[in-house]
Amino acid sequence: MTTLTPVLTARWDQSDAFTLRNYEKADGYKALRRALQRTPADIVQIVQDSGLRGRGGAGFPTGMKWSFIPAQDPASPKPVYLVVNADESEPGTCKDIPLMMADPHVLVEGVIITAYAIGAKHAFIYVRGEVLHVFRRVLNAVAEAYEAGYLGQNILGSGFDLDVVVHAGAGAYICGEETALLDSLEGRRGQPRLKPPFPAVAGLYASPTVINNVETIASVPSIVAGGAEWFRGMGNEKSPGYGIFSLSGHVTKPGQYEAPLGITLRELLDMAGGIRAGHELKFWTPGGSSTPMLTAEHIDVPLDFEGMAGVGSLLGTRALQIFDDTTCVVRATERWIEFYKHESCGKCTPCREGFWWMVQILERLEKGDGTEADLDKLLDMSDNIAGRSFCALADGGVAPVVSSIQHFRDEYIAHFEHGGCPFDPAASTLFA
Ligand code: L3W
Repeated sequence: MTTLTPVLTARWDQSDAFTLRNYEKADGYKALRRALQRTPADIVQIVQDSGLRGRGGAGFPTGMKWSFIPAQDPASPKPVYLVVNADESEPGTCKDIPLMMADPHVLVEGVIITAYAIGAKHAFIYVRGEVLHVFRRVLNAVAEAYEAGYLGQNILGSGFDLDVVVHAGAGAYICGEETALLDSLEGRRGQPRLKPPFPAVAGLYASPTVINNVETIASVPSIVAGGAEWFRGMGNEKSPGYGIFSLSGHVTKPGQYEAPLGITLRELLDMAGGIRAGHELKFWTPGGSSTPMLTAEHIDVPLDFEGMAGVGSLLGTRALQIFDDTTCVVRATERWIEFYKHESCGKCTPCREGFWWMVQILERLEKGDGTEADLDKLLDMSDNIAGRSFCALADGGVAPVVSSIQHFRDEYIAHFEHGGCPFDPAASTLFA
């Protein structure tokens, strides 16, 4: 039985954990002191040895990403930037916002250590625009860190200088895509750039840039303090460490459960009081709506990068959205595709036009006016959207369509055989 491993969430139930005074009382900024006594290359090595993989969805090895920053010509060095992707907006994803509210200094400490490791003198925290309270909380933590000498010139007498800018987005999902985020940060309309070049080579203002998710950066102080072996002692060889699993939907005790990667949904549901009383698990997303949905059959598959890939899904952001037997999967899929249609930035035709058309088809299927040919059309459209756009929004957006037809084709058919939705929307309480 896997148990919880509260590291990032350890102080979330303390009402004033967010203040610098309380963070320092809990050994906050000790990892920074330790890091500043090592060389930047040592810190990159520790993170590489830990096996930490990006917590924003894709799981790219963090230390490897940092090591891609090209060595600078001392005669004409380019600035190196660190950008934190705090634009959390994937449907179901709700871990970075509580982390920044409860314990913003662990993020700030992670930013300083990371900037030191990669040689950045400027870092940016790009916060989702709608969450003004989070923006204020992080701004306040940065101001406290400046006042205490953790930011600014000659940090703790080390000779290392760092300035941090906290920037609020304007409420576009696409700005969570790393290159659209960079465009937005530069003051332009946020739209994805073609990769390569990757940001590590040409990112913010065409300079080498590391972009990492909030949870990734917030994990760095504990790795520096605890060591790579400690981190590797959790999870498994290819997916080491712990992560925040966010359970929402038809679950008795929704919330954040921090646990080693590789825990299963069954174990998480045991801790969360199970599916709401009187009902059964029908379908779930492992990491937000962009990750192919799974069913009760997958309840014992390890929630790690390999386990999820093995069943045709993705670990994503560990946003476990749980749906019981009262939920219409066609309605849920339609709602998700409406989201992708609305949030498509419009740059790539397959994504801009494709999701619009998909909503039309899903609406008629849900009303019971569709035909079996519509299902094949949706699959054909998915084939022509995924992999044919600049960014992962398109690939993620087709995930609910393809996976719902794969697992619940009969339910789609029941809609047009029944001449309407066979579910009572009020019974589900979700997607009503
Ligand atoms: C240098 C190379 N860097 C890859 C870097 C790349 C990026 C990272 C991962 O999408 C996924 C997406 C969502 N040299 C490199 C390299 N990199 N090769 O590694 O890159 P990539 O392209 O695999 O993923 P991505 O475009 O960053 C992220 C999925 O996560 N997702 C999460 C959504 C989360 C939110 C949120 O609210 N936080 O939106 C859920 O599934 O769909 O597949 O840094 O530069 N050769």
